[in-house]
Amino acid sequence: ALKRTDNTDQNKQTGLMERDPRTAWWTQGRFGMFIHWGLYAVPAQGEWFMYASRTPVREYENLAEQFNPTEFNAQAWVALAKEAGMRYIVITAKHHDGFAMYRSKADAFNIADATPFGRDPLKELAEACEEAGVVLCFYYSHVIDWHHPHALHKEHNNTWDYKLEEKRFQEYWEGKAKPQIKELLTEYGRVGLLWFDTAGGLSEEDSKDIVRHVQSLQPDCLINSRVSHYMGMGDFVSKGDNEIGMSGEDARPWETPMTLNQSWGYTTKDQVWKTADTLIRKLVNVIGKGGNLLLNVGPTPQGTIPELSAERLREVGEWTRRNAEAVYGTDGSPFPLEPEWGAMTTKPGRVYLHIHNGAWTERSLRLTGIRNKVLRAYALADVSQTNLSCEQFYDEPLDLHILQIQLPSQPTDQYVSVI
Ligand code: JFZ
Repeated sequence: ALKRTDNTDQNKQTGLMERDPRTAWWTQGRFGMFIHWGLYAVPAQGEWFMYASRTPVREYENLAEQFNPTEFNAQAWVALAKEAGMRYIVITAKHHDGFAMYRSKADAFNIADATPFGRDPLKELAEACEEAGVVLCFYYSHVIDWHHPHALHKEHNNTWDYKLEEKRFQEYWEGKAKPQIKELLTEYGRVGLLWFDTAGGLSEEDSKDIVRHVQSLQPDCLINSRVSHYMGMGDFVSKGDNEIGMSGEDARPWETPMTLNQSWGYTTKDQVWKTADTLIRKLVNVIGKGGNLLLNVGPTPQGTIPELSAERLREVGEWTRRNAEAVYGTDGSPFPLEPEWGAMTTKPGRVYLHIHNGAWTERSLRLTGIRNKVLRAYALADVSQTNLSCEQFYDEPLDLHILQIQLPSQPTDQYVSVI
């Protein structure tokens, strides 16, 4: 059993650390929608299409004439995010292809000025988010830009149109990146966070410059760790794609960016889709370690969220609605080790047990620090709302709240969350 050594150690192990109050809305929100939507939806081969195909800028620009997402409905997107239980939306304002998904005065290569669509979807999304109480956030590729002659990354550049030796990075930095970030932070209302991406080669000075730039415009706007490859920069850590972190490994809160299939941007290629059960287990695994899950959709060139994505999100929402108390505003498990039967989330004085239904066997009920007898008495029966005071984990008793257990007679692979 875990014995409290001293407050610091305990907090370190539980991830219950002193947090920057600016991140509270984000850590309490636990679950966000990632949206990869851009000109790359037209060829429908993912957001790296231009690089993978080495499409010349002039040819890539021609795609804009075909991009007319008339079925785009911001309210419908926000409603789906809410139905899934997502508390914030991070949408690509500009990905590596350099195409801005909003009306940008800094660069005419944008959806409002360069396509027959002629509208500003981020403006419409900002209004829909404001109305629905969902926090709007932007992804911005601040270093890679295959459209701009002077963007310079340590490895992923447009070398088929531009010569590396002729790069003047500050022309891109001062002429496009910083002005566009200013547009996003001054014309779309409150922005919860900026999700910078792939900072390879950005100097420490320029990394600090962009942080100062953001904070001068919206001091409460959070910044993710990918703003720089210098350790410790950013208000929260974005793990690698689909990578799940460990509680307490960094003083900052962290998130897992996750795809529903294998792609971020829309693709018509065959994909293996994660089931709703897998997604729920991933969500529980992440929040059980005190992390956030940023789950991605890749909208179509018509402006719709693919039906299979919407279906998965509605199924996940069914679970998050039923188990909201054990998801939102929680911290991770009080124990450093991940139980084999599932995960735990916590609130002051409470532990929520998320137990994979297949784990409901005598053997696997050995919970770190919680005696079998407590659970066995409840786990193998239908139990209505009840509060259990369990033995002392810490100096003060923790209530082990098992609010509801509905167990089929035989364990199945159907996920059951017990809160
Ligand atoms: C980047 C982008 O290149 C990609 O298109 C997508 O937007 C993704 C969310 O972010 O890809 C990365 C960047 C960094 C890591 C993994 C994928 N990483 O640090 O492991």
